[in-house]
Amino acid sequence: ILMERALRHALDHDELFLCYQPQVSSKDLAIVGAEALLRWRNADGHLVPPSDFVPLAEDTGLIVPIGDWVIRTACRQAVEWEREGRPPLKIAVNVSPRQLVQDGFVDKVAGILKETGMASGRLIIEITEGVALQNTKETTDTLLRLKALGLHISMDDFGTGYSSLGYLRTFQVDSLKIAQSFVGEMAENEGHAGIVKAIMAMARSLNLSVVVEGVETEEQVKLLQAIGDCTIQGYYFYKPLLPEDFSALRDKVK
Ligand code: G
Ligand code: G
Ligand code: MN
Ligand code: NA
Repeated sequence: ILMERALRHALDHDELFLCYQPQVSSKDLAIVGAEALLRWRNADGHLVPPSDFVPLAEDTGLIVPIGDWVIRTACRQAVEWEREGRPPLKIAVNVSPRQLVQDGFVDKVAGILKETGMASGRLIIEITEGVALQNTKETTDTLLRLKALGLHISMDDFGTGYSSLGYLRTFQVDSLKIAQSFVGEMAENEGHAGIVKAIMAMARSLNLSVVVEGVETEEQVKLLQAIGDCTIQGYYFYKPLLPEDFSALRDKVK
């Protein structure tokens, strides 16, 4: 209860902010997008990791207003960067199952796009395989309507959850983010490289793009480049950055 009140307070008092982790093309390592990641600096100045508060926000339903804030803030930021003259990027936001099944979610997103001037084709909704577990009909309907608006759908942490491959088609997913665990051991373990290869081959034949996250070593980058084209996100290139650091970086590497 205490934590819930603190989180509600955080939302109302600007204690939440977003970091943006750059994503690069495997071909030329140019920045092509970013994932928006939620952060909470509480009243004590303490940085609370999302793993400590996102589950609570999901359980209490606070993820709905927090999630709205995330989408609006990320869209505003993307448009601001563009107005400052930087080439447009794709921005991915994480969306919880609970957000997808709220009444009026699609209209809300449409309103945020309109209000901020964000192009729908540059907004990526990251869902997890967990969305497949409940409310399949409602979720499918919502995802198809989001796609009709022009948004892209990405399946996060692919390969670790319970989803069947059929959901990739039912949900009309556009891209897969390969779970970090497969990438981490890729260089040491043949089997894990095999999984990454297999997911990339499957994605190619289904016409899906692939994001590989958790890339931490040059060896992993080389292995990925040998397997095929993908988008890479990981500490080897960039950590999640504050907006001002992200701008400075882009102005430097441009
Ligand atoms: O940076 P990292 O520690 O940021 O994120 C940890 C977890 O928190 C990840 O699983 C990520 O999906 C989740 N997360 C980060 N930002 C958001 C957000 O805005 N909404 C939701 N629902 N989850 C988020
Ligand atoms: O679960 P999701 O993919 O939404 O969250 C991404 C999480 O992965 C964030 O917590 C982000 O900070 C973290 N992350 C991004 N790149 C790396 C990396 O190279 N190594 C590790 N260990 N974590 C990473
Ligand atoms: Mn994610
Ligand atoms: Na992920």
